[in-house]
Amino acid sequence: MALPAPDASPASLGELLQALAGFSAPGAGVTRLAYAAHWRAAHRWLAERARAMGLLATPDAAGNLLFHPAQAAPGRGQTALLVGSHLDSVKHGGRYDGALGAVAGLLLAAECAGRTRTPVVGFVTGEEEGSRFGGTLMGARSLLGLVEAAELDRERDESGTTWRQALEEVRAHGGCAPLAAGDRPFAPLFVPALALELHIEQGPVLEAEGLPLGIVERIAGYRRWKASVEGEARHTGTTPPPMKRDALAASAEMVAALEAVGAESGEAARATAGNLRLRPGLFNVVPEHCELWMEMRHVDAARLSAMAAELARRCREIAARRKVVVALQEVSAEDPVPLDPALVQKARALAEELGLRHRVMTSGAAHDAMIFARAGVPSLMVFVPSRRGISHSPEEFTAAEQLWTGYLFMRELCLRLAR
Ligand code: HGY
Ligand code: MN
Repeated sequence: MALPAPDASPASLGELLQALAGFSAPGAGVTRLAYAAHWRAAHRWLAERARAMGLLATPDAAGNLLFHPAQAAPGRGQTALLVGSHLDSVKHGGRYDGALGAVAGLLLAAECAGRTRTPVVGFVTGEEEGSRFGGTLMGARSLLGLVEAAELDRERDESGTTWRQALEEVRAHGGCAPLAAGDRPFAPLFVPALALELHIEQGPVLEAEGLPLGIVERIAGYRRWKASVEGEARHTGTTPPPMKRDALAASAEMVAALEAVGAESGEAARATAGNLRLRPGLFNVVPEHCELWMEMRHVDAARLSAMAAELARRCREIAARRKVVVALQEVSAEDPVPLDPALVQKARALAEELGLRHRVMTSGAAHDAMIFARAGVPSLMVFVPSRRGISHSPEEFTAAEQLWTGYLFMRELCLRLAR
């Protein structure tokens, strides 16, 4: 029984994105941290929209949301074509990052219902950005049943709330199913035959080349550390320079070393220090402690490992010379991963057939699709352009017709792959 396809249109896509962007903490841009109040409100709203389109909206035990026709029953080993993206955002991020793919997953599940042999199931992962807990891609990893129970108590946010506690609050509002017993608390609701993700590029390539579509063949890996640097509090006025053990000055050299290793590692290398906290933070006290957040990325696993080793070596050298103690704690890491070559070819052929100019490219940003790919699910990402290549900022923007072109392409791709 084919459901009445919703009037998916540039307007309805735009309206859904506009409404979803409204579920945010105050301040510039979109702030929708995993499982927090605005995330829960968005989660409820998406489920309501799905039901209004004739779909069922089933949350799994991690709060990931699956949009499916009634015929595709969850939790029964049903194979499905999964298409979607993440619901959470960075702090003061944009309104398209994750949201475009999540809304596309909802609309595609509705438009494809009853029209394909393999059911098209929309997914919205609850956590991808790592902006609340240390871990990242927690949604895709839990959706696929890859998370161990120990991680539920290990992952904590800045206030000390654990992943388990955050989920208890979501469950109290009906937003997630009970945890499974044993050491795998999340059981997959569907068996993914394929995984597709529509996402903004978040970089400058498509716009620079005037292309409406990017077909992603590889996703860069990353390493993220919190470096703790221990110096010694002393009076800034009375301490002769050679006696200073200055945690902030040492950290500043480490940031410069991070950038230098990035610059020496080829044009695909990325290296950024994103946060620094220090004690005590006064004019007249030599900083005794710093916590420095650093990340490195590369599309090649060996290069990424070499960059990480070189950074550690240089941090140790700086610490020894400045008589401070440094400890690098890795908080999250993913290796680079190729997406499915056969799907890349199929997408390229479809773009040619539809007369859509496009290019095959890598993604410097991490995405849910990398978890599906690493789990052996044939996966593909499709990008639409980002204005001035900006993302993770309130300035993030993609024009309505560009969003719609990406959606139409994904719809045709889904219909063909799921038939
Ligand atoms: O950080 C990333 O690469 C992604 O945007 N979460
Ligand atoms: Mn994203």
